[in-house]
Formats: sequence, structure tokens, C-alpha cells
Amino acid sequence: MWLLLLLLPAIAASSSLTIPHTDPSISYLGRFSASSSSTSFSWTHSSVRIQVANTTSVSATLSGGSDSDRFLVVLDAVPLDPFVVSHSASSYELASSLDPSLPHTLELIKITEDNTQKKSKGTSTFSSFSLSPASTASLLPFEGKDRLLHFVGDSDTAGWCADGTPSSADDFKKTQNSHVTWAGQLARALDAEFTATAVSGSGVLDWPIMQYLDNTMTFDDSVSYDWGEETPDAVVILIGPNDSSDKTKKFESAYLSLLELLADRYQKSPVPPKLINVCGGSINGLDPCEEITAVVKTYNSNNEKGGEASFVSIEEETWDKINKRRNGYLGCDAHYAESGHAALTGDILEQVREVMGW
Ligand SMILES: *[C@@H]1O[C@H](CO)[C@@H](O)[C@H](O)[C@H]1NC(C)=O
Ligand SMILES: CC(=O)N[C@H]1CO[C@H](CO)[C@@H](O)[C@@H]1O
Repeated sequence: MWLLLLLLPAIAASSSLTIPHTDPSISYLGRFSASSSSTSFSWTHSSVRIQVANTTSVSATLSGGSDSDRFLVVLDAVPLDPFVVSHSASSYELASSLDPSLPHTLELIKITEDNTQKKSKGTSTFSSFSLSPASTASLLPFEGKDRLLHFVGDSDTAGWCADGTPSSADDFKKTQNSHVTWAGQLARALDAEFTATAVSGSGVLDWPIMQYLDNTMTFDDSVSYDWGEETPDAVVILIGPNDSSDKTKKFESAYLSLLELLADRYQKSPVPPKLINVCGGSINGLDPCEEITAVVKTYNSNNEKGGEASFVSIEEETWDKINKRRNGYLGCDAHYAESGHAALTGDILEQVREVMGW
């Protein structure tokens, strides 16, 4: 009897195959920092991807930031229900009842931004996958897509309130979802994968996002991101509506400095990414569009090292329709729900295709 009790945990442990966070078959997309025990990440839409074979279930050992985080699994290109990951590291079942005779792709995605906003306190960690059954399970290399986009933005890109309703509270553990945003929908429509550096409430002037763009973890400036790690085809930018100050020359020069920063950081890319500027945010999203159009012209006339800048926009009629509370396009806090994001994506998709030649 005693012997049996002692053996049980050992049997349970040996029935799954542990894949440590350092396994070279794991594909990381976004900004990550590895220690010996785990890999840390904080920006929204950081993704850890694998392909499994001869496997029936997959779990992962994860921790969220000190205010917890929300994650999503995309299994064979189909998103499953989001789930909350608490601050203390524990094991989460990501997929079960898989058909072991087929290979499966699994993307584990953090769909909240760093809502703690205090140095590394909002950082999530991933330490291992467990695959069952241990006797047959194996990892195959994960094949990423050829196209990569880097989105820069505020709450609309971070998916603030995207899973809420106009009458729901804005608890990010229930309503934030970067996967369903215009950024996610645009990337999928273009068959591109994407990273995002987005901070709800940020802009270029009042609370400039530029101060965080060099950070591997959003609010921790002790670890600098190596911009050579990923070279996107384009940086797609939707920022500015949150700058409450009048849209002045000051705003224009701050916005220009964002474009120059991005051109500078990516200047070693074999082909400098295009800089696509998007008009169409929620709440007061049309406010800065004229100024941004002017900045794009200025940037292109002085630009020597960066990719070309362009401007794409939602139709005013669409914007009016989706920003009315009763029309069914809004989540909480007057931010777009998935349907609102879809309307924005629908208006800009062909414009972006044209810019990219896709
Ligand atoms: C899965 O297991 C079968 C039977 O052992 C083996 O023939 C096959 O190669 C395995 N598949 C992969 C992708 O490893
Ligand atoms: C002008 C504007 O949109 N201001 C908003 C910026 O973001 C903060 C935090 O999300 C909001 O409280 C402001 O209303």
C-alpha cells in the first residue's frame, strides 16, 4: 500500500514527455528573454509555437504577471477559448483528445498586454511543455509564415475591451484580446504572422510609446531588445488618437520622431520595412488623421535610410457606423469588439495589399 502511493506520482510524471523552454524546435515569435529555468515575455501577442506528432495532449507550465494574464491557444489554425494564467507558475492543459495519427500545430499566445506596468512585475513566464503519451510523443519543427508584420499601437491594437460588451466591465482578464483585433485580422487576411508593441492609453506626445519600444519587457528598461532578431516586411502603426492635446505641430513632430525611430532601429534589415500608418481607431480615432497624412509626406521627402511610409484609412461612413453604441460593433469602454475590428480591417485590407504588393 505504502509502496503504491509512493510510486503513483512517479508513474504520472513519466507518462508525459517534458519539453524544456530551451528546446530548439520551439518557435518564439515576439520579444523574449530566457533564463535557465524559464523564458519571460510581457508584450501582447507574444507567441510560443510548436508542432507535435504522435501526441494526444499538450500542457504547459506558465505564470502570468502579478495581476494575472489571459492566454489563447490556436490549435491547427483554430482559436480555442481564452484562459487566465495566474501569477504562480502552474501547469495548464492546452489541448487534449488530439488525433495522434496527425501532426498538430499549437500556438500559445498571450492576449493581454502588460497591465501591471511596473518594471518586470507584469512579466509572464513559460518553462516547459508536457506531451502525452511519453512513449510516442515528439516535436516536429514549427513552420512559420514567410510574411511578418510588426504592429505599433495603443488600446485598439492591444485589444482592450475587444471581448466585452458596451454594458460589461472592463476587467482585462475577461475582455482583453489582441488576437481578434484589426491587427490580428489584417495579418491573417494577408497570410502574415505578427508581433505587436502596443500599450493601451499611449500615444506619441502625452504618454509616448517611443520610450518602451527598445524594451524586451514593456516596462523594464534593463533589458534592451535586439531589433535584428526579426525583420518584418512592414511596421503597421495605429497611434495618435490618445494624445488629448490639440493636434498641433508638436504632435506632428512627435509622430515624425516615431517614424524616424522605427526606420533607425530597422535600418540593418536587408530590406527596410515599409511604415504603414493607419487611420481608424475607436473613440476619437479620426482626430489625428490629417496631421498623420502630413507627417507621412514630410517623412518620405527627408527619408534616406528607412522604408517608405504610407497612409491608409477607414471610410468615414464606416467609422461613424461602428462607433455608435447601439450598432453592435463595440466592446466595453467604447472600444471596438471583434466585429468593429473586422469593419476597420475590411476598409484597409486592399489599401495595405496595394502598399505591400501582396
Ligand atoms: C509516429 O509514430 C509512428 C509509429 O511509431 C511512426 O512510424 C511515425 O514516424 C511517427 N511520426 C512522427 C512524425 O514522428
Ligand atoms: C484622448 C484619449 O483618448 N484619452 C484616453 C487615453 O487613454 C486613457 C487610458 O486608456 C483614457 O483614460 C483617456 O481617455
